[in-house]
Amino acid sequence: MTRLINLACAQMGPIARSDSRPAVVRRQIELLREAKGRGVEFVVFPELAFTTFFPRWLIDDQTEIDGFFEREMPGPETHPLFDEAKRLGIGFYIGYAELVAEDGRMRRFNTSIIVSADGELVGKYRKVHLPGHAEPVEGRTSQHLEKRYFEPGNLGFPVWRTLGGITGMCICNDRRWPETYRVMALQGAELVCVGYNTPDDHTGVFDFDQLTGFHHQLSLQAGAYQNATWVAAAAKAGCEEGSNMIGLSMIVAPSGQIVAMASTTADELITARCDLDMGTLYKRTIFDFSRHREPSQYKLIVERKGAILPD
Ligand code: CDV
Repeated sequence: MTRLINLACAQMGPIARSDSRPAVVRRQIELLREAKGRGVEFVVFPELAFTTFFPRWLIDDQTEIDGFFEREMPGPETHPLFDEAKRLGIGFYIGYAELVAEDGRMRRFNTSIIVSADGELVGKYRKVHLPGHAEPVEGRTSQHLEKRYFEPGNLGFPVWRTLGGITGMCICNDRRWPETYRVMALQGAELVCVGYNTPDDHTGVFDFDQLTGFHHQLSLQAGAYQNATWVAAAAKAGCEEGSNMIGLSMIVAPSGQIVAMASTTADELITARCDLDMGTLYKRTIFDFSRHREPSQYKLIVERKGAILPD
């Protein structure tokens, strides 16, 4: 049995601070049209896909900060993307900065959504693992202030029955954490969509930073294989406002094999014909969770946050 889906990652090249949303949406629509021409049914766009990656700056003016956020999705400027995707009959995943009145206050999340081919909102996810700092780090040209501008996501890691299978989402730094994939795999995930913005100087330590691309691939391939799921990851890439961000958008099979990878750091569509049943073999053998997992032995994973060393 096969459940085939033609999947794409729409990598985006840099977005300047001065680029308007309509201009960005026009680029996204171009990618959607190319996808249609290549028979694609579902497109994964990057994290924070409508603006430049603003957490690289310390911005004090709340109005200016909120200018990077979306109060509605779709809103007047993002609607054309939704309209065109519906017209083309293509579903998509996309990331954006979400500003929402919730629990009696304004809250800000790094969010992604899945939209079906007929334009319906399938699901929403809010980034759980926020990297970087709340305060600027001295001496850095590019900051990473996600902890300042966003709250950790409060929706867990749900999955949805869509695309003829079971699909989940995560965002950028989430892809490095095994818990991310495992929580979705425990709900039967067959496809995990990921958008990311990954600068190549995150730690400032060359021995680490030179491996940024490798760590990205390692995380996606391990996540896919160990959880018997497809993973589709789309970058915002290239030199954005002086920050070099990796490309390497990838589609990874449940075998851990990379079946498509971007070769540029610009707007680029990569595609693969994915059999959602491919993970079944792994789910019935080496990673048959119900036969082989021993959750009683893993309690520390949910009970303890940081490591406590033995005496
Ligand atoms: N947007 C991100 O979450 N970026 C992080 C960087 C800062 C390490 C990432 O994990 O790719």
